[in-house]
Amino acid sequence: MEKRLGVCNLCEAICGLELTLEDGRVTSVRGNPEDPLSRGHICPKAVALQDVHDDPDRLRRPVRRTADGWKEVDWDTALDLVADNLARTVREHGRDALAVYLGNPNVHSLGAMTHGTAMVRSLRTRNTYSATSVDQLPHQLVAHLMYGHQLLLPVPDIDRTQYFVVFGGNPMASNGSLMTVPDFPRRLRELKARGGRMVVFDPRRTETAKVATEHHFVRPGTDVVVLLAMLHTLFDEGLTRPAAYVDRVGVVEEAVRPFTPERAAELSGVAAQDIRRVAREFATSGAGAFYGRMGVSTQAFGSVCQWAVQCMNLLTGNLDREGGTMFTRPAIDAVGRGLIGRGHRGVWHSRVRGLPEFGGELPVSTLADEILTPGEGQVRALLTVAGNPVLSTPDGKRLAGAVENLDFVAAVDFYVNETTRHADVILPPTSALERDHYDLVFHTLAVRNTARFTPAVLPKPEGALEDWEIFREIALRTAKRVGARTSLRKRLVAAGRLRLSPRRTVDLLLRTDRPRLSLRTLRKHPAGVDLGPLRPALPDRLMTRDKRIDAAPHLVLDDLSRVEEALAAGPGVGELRLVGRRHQRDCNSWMHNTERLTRGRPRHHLLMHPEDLAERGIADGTTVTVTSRVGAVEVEVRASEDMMPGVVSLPHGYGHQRDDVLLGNATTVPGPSINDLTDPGELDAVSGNAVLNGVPVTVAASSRRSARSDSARIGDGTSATRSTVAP
Ligand SMILES: Nc1nc2c(c(=O)[nH]1)N[C@H]1C(S)=C(S)[C@@H](COP(=O)(O)OP(=O)(O)OC[C@H]3O[C@@H](n4cnc5c(=O)[nH]c(N)nc54)[C@H](O)[C@@H]3O)O[C@H]1N2
Ligand SMILES: Nc1nc2c(c(=O)[nH]1)N[C@H]1C(S)=C(S)[C@@H](COP(=O)(O)OP(=O)(O)OC[C@H]3O[C@@H](n4cnc5c(=O)[nH]c(N)nc54)[C@H](O)[C@@H]3O)O[C@H]1N2
Ligand code: SF4
Ligand SMILES: [Mo]
Repeated sequence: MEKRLGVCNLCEAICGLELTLEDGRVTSVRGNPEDPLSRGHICPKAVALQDVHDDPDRLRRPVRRTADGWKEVDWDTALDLVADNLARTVREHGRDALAVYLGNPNVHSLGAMTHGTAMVRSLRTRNTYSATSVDQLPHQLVAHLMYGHQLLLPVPDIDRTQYFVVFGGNPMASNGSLMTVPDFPRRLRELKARGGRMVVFDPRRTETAKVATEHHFVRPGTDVVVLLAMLHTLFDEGLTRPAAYVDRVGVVEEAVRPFTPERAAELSGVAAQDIRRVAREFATSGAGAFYGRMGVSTQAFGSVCQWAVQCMNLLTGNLDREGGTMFTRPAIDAVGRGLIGRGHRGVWHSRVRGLPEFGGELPVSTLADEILTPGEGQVRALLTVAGNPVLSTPDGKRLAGAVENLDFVAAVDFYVNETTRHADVILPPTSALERDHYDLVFHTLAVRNTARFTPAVLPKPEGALEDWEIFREIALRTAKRVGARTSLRKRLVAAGRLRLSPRRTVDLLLRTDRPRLSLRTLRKHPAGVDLGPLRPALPDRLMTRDKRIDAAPHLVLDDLSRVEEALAAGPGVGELRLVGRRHQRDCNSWMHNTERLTRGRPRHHLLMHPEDLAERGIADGTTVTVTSRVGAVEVEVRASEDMMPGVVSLPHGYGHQRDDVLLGNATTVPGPSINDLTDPGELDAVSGNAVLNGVPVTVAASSRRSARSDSARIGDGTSATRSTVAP
């Protein structure tokens, strides 16, 4: 028996682990109490890391799709096949005929951060997409406009705040997002114990709402007027005290004047006196952190909402104050050193809908348009890396049809999922336990400055490739086939970088940053090094040219006319609004192949208020049809007093039942895909982010007999449904 320290890369909390190995197998996973950030915390998902590692369905060798199903091929053949086809697409149809989609786990892998982006850059296509545009794009755009860098995002200083306002986030289930906060439950208990308050605005009484000091229902997609009315209140009651480096506060004052709490109340359902009181209490708390996440990002006014959230902190003096929202200073300052670009917008536009790029990426809601619309620059080939856009982006069904008809599809992934099943070749990297980790992203978003290097827990199996090696090979082999367009010097530098291992890269970066750590130092402190609480850093830390903050970016303020239109249109009658949800034991669209996480009561139901059910004569537990502009799904409904009347909720990441059994055990997990209902035509107008929340739907009793899934267990764990991948 042997103990090893590891790290969980499944969500943004980046918990430190203590693993037990027996005969080279992981037999137990516990939280590491010595970890200065996670302090021993883990959630049930960490234990499932070993399930993924041991999963017979996890691909260990490249596979190729043939008329007789999947066939394993050797690495050299597989990589050549990918490079040949990518290069052929580029030669015959131009660079933009190749599209790339990067999924969420990329930001959780060191190799993807050091080598994946370089690989994508080397392909030089404008058709680059990622999960960013179904997630945090408005945050990045607003940070770019106000602070000068897309990832210079202030983080709630949760360990010292006295007044924490949460709009559209559920950290009790998600463990925090754009706020790396392992052990949120304990930190919240500590907050309450020191007399602090947490106020939650959410159309569902979520796990977080239930432990809040106060929760308000807000009609989906209408937060914008509540936030603007809170800003209105700050000016109205003389509660603003912006720092000296903040410009154009007067413009904000003018802009928010029409948005009174009374008008906001009518549209949003939040009482005017509560809007005023929360704004006032927050402004006078002395240490307040105002935070908005998925619910106010993936909706029609995502950018205005995220701007308003920043303004609440900025105008009350809570930005850059202990207990407010603060910037991190990680040991590798990927933001300050420009390892990640500042961001740019509208340098090019998408071909079909004319949508602006941001930071080199186009909104993924338009990927299917680019594949399906003929003409010069039409997408003919796709490379996905650690993603599943068929389940995770709007109108996934249409995207699946589009992907199926491409000339060539390749995927870097270790599962056959609803998207990679359309691939011609799948290249599987090693599992997370078999690779080194240093978190280049989430230390930048953490509630405390720490640094930690975690060597691979298990040795890399013979003949396997790590993700960075796959990226290196795709980049070098494709470039060779396409032929050189850049200078020899540039090519040599790029190739040199691709050949430097992530571990060496981290060491170099650590040595050349402050406080001059090194890999050696970090290896002497495997649990992690504590660099202390967040510290005030403005205006120095700003990356705007003049080291000042423009409180009123034109791009965002121009969208206020659309908010006026929404106010004029009123709440709309008869329609239900669909929102998403996350469960502690889910992980976006994957991890449904592990029995440990999927057993027990199913959790895919449509949640609906009993009054809404009664109004439609629908019985609790029956199967209903949910219909939106783009599609319809059937699902069992569950009555829930936790829903705001007029709002229904479905989790995302489901929809595994297909007409084949490629997906192993996951295919027995019931539940439709919410993204067969979400509408790619609806975007946050400013950023191009997808609208995943507040989708208008109707719900009607289904003609089909009710499925009795409540009593059925999800996934039987037998091998009968195992994947058909053949050697
Ligand atoms: N309606 C609705 N839609 C949503 C959301 C929502 O709230 N509502 N949430 C959105 C959000 S926030 C996100 S981030 C996206 C996520 O959506 P995506 O990023 O498109 O998909 P994931 O479900 O994260 O799929 C991850 C895939 O990566 C693979 N994978 C895991 N680890 C690795 C690895 O180390 N290397 C490689 N190469 N592959 C790996 C898994 O096998 C899996 O196939 O979904 C979005 N979609
Ligand atoms: N267990 C688990 N943890 C995860 C993930 C997972 O899949 N499972 N995914 C990870 C990822 S990729 C991300 S991005 C984060 C996301 O982290 P969070 O943003 O904390 O998670 P969500 O559950 O999406 O929370 C969104 C909340 O917004 C509410 N909401 C919906 N519409 C509106 C609205 O119009 N206004 C308001 N005010 N609220 C609204 C929803 O009811 C929901 O409670 O979680 C990460 N952590
Ligand atoms: S909260 Fe859970 S899933 Fe997230 S890093 Fe920690 S153990 Fe992993
Ligand atoms: Mo996400």
